[in-house]
Amino acid sequence: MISERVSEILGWYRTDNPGTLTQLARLLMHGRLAGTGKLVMLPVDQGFEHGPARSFAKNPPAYDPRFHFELAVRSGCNAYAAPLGFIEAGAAEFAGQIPTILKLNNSDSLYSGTDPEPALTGSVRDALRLGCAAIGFTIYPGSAQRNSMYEQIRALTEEAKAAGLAVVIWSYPRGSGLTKEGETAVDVVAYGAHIACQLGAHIVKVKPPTAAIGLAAARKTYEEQKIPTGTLSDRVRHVVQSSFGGRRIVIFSGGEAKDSAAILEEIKEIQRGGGFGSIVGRNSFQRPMKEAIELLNAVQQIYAG
Ligand code: FBP
Repeated sequence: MISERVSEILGWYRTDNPGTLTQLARLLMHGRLAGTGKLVMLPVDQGFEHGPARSFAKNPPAYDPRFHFELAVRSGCNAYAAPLGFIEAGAAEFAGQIPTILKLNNSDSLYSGTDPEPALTGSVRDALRLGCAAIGFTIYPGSAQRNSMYEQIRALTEEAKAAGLAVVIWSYPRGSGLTKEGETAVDVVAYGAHIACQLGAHIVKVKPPTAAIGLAAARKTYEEQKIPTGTLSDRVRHVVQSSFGGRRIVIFSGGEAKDSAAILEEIKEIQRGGGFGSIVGRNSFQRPMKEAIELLNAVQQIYAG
């Protein structure tokens, strides 16, 4: 049986077909946070995005794709997200043990232009073949190439929803339209989250926003309307509000490796601000299995309230 909270959340997506609603319920009803309406996911696309040594040398067992499936299962995550190769490497062995999200586009760090333009690296058919609950896709609002990403995800969303899958969008403002500081500015993160919702995402993933304002045109509104942005929880609240008044699931990423106390402090603020959860990549899989499980369990404990 699904919980009242999950039933309420599914009500926000009433236009979707029963297949997609079932996959959303599957994500929300799995793991230690099942039924709470909160999600903690393990994302492991850093090997592609940052390279294998930067991603896995700190904890060599993590070079093996099965490490990540096992970590997601044993820690009680809601889902595991990765590109095609990693999902293929464990989908059969771990079938039925953890909902998976197939990342359908990726960028690598071997080319370092200002305007990211990820390649399509998987398909909706792959996601269905591998038993995934959802497709995942990164958009870079602020990149000169953003429109082709928006058009790609528009087509993939149509296909995924018709096939009864859920859609998760990683919205990472970045590129020549923005300064470095602007990428995580509160107005820009809120705008990026809103764009992802407009593109049809069921679940949106953003970085925790800073108090900076990135767009000069937005500053006046933030000041005149006295939009609270002083604390991380204020800013998370604003990002959630910008995502259809809180009627879309918005989760926040972990970022570069830091100590457990700093991570948990940040998660408490996200929870206070009404965030729906976290995806914790490097901060979990760069630790030995036991420590990684302990950290993810501590994160889940905060969201469990
Ligand atoms: P950057 O592009 O900012 O380096 O971040 C990308 C990424 O590492 C993704 O690969 C990943 O899905 C997400 O951030 C969250 O992972 P992490 O918790 O390791 O930051």
